[in-house]
Amino acid sequence: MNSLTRLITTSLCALLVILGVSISSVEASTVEVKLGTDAGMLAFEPSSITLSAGDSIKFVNNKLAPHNAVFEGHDELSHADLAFAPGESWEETFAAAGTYDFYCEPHRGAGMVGKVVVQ
Ligand SMILES: [Cu+2]
Repeated sequence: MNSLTRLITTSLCALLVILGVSISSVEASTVEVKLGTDAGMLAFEPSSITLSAGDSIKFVNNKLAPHNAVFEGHDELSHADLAFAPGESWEETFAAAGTYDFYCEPHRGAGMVGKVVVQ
């Protein structure tokens, strides 16, 4: 391999690494939130979630059903239908930065509330 070929090969490898890093850094991710904790508490687990714009939350019915997730002032993010079956799930995508408070309608009084911060 002559030095020019080596230079080109090295440059291409560096370019691919840079491209790979930039692509993975903008890839949206999905955070799973359980409805009802594994320990049997009336709470979201986790109840405080930090996301980047474009990320999603997958709500998964876990214990002590029924549950739902209502986002105050954001009907488009709310899932008012009650989930009864364990494992029932749905996803919401957060496109805009901001703070989003949510709660479970049947258990709001018991403290089943949460907060999403989208950066
Ligand atoms: Cu609930």
